[in-house]
Amino acid sequence: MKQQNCILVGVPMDSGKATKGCLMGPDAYRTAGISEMIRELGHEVQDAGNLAPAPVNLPAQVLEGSHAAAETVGWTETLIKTASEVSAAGFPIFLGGDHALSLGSVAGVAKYAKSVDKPLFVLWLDAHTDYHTPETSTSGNLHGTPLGYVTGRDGFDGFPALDATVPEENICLIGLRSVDSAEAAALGKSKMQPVDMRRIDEVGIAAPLKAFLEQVKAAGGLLHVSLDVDFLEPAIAPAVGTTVPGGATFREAHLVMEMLHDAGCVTSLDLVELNPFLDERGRTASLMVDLTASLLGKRVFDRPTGRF
Ligand code: HAR
Ligand code: MN
Ligand code: MN
Ligand code: MN
Repeated sequence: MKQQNCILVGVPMDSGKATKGCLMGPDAYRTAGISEMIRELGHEVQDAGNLAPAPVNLPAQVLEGSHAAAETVGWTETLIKTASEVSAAGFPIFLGGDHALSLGSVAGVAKYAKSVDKPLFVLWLDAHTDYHTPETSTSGNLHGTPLGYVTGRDGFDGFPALDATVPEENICLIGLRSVDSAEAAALGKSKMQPVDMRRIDEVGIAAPLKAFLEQVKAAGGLLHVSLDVDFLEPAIAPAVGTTVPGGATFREAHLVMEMLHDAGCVTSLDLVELNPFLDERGRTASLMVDLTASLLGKRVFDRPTGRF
């Protein structure tokens, strides 16, 4: 990855589920030194501050069964606009906020990709598929729906109409270990590329990622990475409401980010689901910042120069 103009977009969004705390995420990343880290790696960085949701009133019965639906629709409106604009100006890093922010960040990046006539690819690093629609969700938590929305599934009445959907075959999900039955049924019929933890145990995390990155590069595509804290093993990343045992290890996660750096095709990033209220002495926030550093070029041993 060459030198980037990184734009930090704070998204203190908590409406995607009932458990509170993700609204503190953007400030936890700032406290953990995300701007300083980016600058030290030789990139430009500007902090655009925090966004706020557009005011939205939904007619009765629209998204009735979904938690805090109007607020999430408002965030989605704001994020589509912001994400499409900042994508033209640099490398956006969306500091969440829960994963419902990706309804807007991914839809906005897709709008931008369409405007520059490039295919968009999405790498979803998560324990969950987040492929529900508001109708198939049994929890009513919209953070379980962003991939359903951006691929154009039905059932998102009340949400902004999409300027561009993301083709299913351009989406790779890595880290899966909690998939609801309605999601599994829909996934089975879709062209998305799911990589569950069992597969990672068997073939390693590098092989499926390498194949996906080759697909992105062959197409000359943009690549949006959505990193959910619960992709990681809870023992190393406790600050998330939806921990699922058996996640990516410290080295598996860093290797993913190092490979993404070397591939040089990542154009935007979400950091989502961090709940600082559940953290231990900031360790999860710091790990998320360190993983972002690996994506932006931090390495233990620099082969060309031989420097550590
Ligand atoms: N599938 C479950 C639901 O829809 C859990 C979704 C959890 N999603 C996140 N982000 N935490 O991945 O309720
Ligand atoms: Mn998620
Ligand atoms: Mn998750
Ligand atoms: Mn569910």
